[in-house]
Amino acid sequence: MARKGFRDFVDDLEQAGELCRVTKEVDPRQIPGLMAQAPEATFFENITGYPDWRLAGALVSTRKRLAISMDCSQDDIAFRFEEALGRLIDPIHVNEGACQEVVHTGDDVDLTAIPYPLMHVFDGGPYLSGTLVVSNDPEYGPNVGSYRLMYRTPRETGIDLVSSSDMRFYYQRALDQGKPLEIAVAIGLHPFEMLASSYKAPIRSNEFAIAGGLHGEAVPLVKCKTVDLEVPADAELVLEGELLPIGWTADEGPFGEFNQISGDVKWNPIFRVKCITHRRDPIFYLLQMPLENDWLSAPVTEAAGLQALRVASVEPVSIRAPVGSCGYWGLVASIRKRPGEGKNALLALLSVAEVKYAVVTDDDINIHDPDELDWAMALRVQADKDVIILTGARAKHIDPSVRAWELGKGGLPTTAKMGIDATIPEGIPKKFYKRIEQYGVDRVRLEDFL
Ligand SMILES: Cc1cc2nc3c(=O)[nH]c(=O)nc-3n(C[C@H](O)[C@H](O)[C@H](O)COP(=O)(O)O)c2cc1C
Ligand SMILES: [Mn+2]
Repeated sequence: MARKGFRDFVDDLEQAGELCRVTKEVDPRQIPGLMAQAPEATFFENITGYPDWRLAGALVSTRKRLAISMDCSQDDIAFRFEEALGRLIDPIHVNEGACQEVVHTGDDVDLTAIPYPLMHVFDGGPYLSGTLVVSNDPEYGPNVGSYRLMYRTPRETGIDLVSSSDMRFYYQRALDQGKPLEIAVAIGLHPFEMLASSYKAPIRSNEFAIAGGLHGEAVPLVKCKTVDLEVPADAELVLEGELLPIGWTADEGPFGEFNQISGDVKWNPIFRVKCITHRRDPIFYLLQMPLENDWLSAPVTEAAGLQALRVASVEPVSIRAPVGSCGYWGLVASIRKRPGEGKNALLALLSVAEVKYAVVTDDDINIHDPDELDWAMALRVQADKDVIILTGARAKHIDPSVRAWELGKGGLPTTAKMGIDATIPEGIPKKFYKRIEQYGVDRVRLEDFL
């Protein structure tokens, strides 16, 4: 299979009837409202004031469209991602990239020349939502993550570095020496690059190798023009520059967050943009918050859940991180259970990152059908025996129920976690769960009687 890029994915969505192409002229400020109304992904061909640009968004706002990007069924997404993690392919280096067909440096650098509008009612300003940010540390090597950047001036943005991450650690190390951290921000990439970049890979590992594993082919990287970093050669747009050594001092936000809530004002560093490169006919990717972020987070949480189950020697059959849990706080799995493994599975799933609720069922339950899941929870759970509650585990500050604001500056919150074992309890014969079958379905055909 030939490696697919951002444009191939847009084509695939269109082939599948999952793309709404808007040819009439739109003001950039109308785009988020139009995008929110389209059931499909959207593509804007004619943007007032931006004759060179087109814009695509809401590309993976549904699990169906994420499955199209991964060329698999919706149920297979987690397994497809897990498989790629076991088949890393290092990136290759190329001398030229379409992402550098046009280069702006010095006084030509102008973020207002890129069509990114205000997205949500309470946002502090327009922000870049669908980024892949590359950085480097002399000891730890290149790193890739996704980070939001809110507009400040034509040559400056903020960057949301509040949570702990590899890049935050790199920035802290540079800051300790009073130095800036060079970064390159690539936008307009296939979901494989986006998934790899949001995966919490161990530090020192190169996330581009995960993207390679997903593609089944190496990601071609090209050297940046003004910083000592490499970016995917086929990106639509790249911003090069540095995070100033000022620490967490600049107000940024609020943002529409991936928890589906408008966040608070945060304190963050500033990104000084030195160079902007893009394709000759660039397409801007406006990642639709929160749903695209949530659907991109789900496979990452699910693959971690699969790995945790396997380490616990429990056999997973199906897994999902519900979008209502923002692809992050919940995990539901069905397993091929041996006695006691309902509980082992819960302990494994609850060990993943900040997952705070987990449900485990037997493999006869289709966990993707909420009615099936309710049925299992109604008839297989005795709450005094089958619900596990843990206290004091690691939490994420943007979950309002952990009351992070009470901790003062820099305080790290903790959370309770809950597991529900909805497998058939040990000792209850399977025969008590024999499902009703309608009589005679295979003996008559309705159309013969109409
Ligand atoms: C669309 C999207 C936007 C994200 N924005 C941020 C962000 O602004 N700040 C942040 O800390 N993490 C953000 N994340 C999560 C990080 O990308 C993720 O934790 C990643 O593993 C960080 O990589 P690193 O630790 O290798 O630097 C985002 C994820 C996605 C999918
Ligand atoms: Mn990393």
